[in-house]
Amino acid sequence: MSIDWIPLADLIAMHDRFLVTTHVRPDGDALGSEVGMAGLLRQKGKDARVVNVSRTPPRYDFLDPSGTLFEHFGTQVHPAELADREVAVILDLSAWSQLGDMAGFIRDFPGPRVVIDHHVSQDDLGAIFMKDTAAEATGALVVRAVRALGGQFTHEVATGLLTAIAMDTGWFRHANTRPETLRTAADLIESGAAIDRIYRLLFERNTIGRLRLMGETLAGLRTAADGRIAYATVTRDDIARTGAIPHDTEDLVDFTVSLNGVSVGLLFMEQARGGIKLSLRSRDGLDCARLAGGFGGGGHRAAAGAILPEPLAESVERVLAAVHEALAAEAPPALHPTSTPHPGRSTSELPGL
Ligand SMILES: [Mn+2]
Repeated sequence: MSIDWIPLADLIAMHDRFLVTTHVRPDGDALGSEVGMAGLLRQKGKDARVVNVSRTPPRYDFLDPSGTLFEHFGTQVHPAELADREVAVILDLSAWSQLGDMAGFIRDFPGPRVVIDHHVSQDDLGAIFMKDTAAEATGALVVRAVRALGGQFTHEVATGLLTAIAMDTGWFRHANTRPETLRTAADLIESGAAIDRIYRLLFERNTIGRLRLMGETLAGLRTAADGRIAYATVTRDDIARTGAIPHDTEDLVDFTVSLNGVSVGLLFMEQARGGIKLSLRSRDGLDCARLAGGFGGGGHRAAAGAILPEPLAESVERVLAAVHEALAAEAPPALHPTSTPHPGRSTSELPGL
């Protein structure tokens, strides 16, 4: 799906002060895409501020080495301070719920809004959509924007965009990794992105708290539906007891579908604000976005999420019943399901959910 970048070029030509933002609980694609977009705008002589509804997880601090790029909405930046912003560029989301406490601000934003995204779920955000749901990452779309608008892949921009693409493709191992993905990555590495250093910063800075939480969560892994469902839970007490932080649950759900024979993996996480965050992953075609949609969430076919209002035990019961039903309704699985990955599969669940 090709995107017409002329509307973005026009907005850049006509305006000076840009706001760049992304979804709650930002991931590597969200933050790396912001680095790329802010870099492009600044190269064009624009005043770009990157203001997010969530704080930057410590894991991604290397994307903002000076600590001046990512600003936190609400604590560091009062909405009134953004009154001079002329254009809002919204990255890696297409649903109001993904803007969290910034949704009201964006709803009332008087200037043009641009959404650059690859998620299937879509609200009418009153925006110009620059969207390709076949894209492996929003970062890959920002790469196209930089090329289309004649920007430079500086060391900083290349680092952000390689991080974005690498994270949303599961480090180039999921089915959304295409030849073009690797060509783009090669270009970014040639531009100075140090793939080994990025990997080390992302994956080899675990805290003892996160590793203990992983251990406890996996020790509690359970299966259902003759081994086709694997699920685990993380309570607020688990996080406190192990010395982890809520963000340490990131990627834990991927272990559930790593169990041989599992079609659907589920992770239930008690939220500090109340409610349960559910992450879903599927490995042989069951539609996670549809399942999550039944709980008010959304995402991709192979990876999705939702927030459930009831306590943990009830959430588990309700979701397991729905997944059982979905498995019963589908055709029997292929004999070798792992050899037939679903096209367009991505591990980037509906971000923040
Ligand atoms: Mn993404």
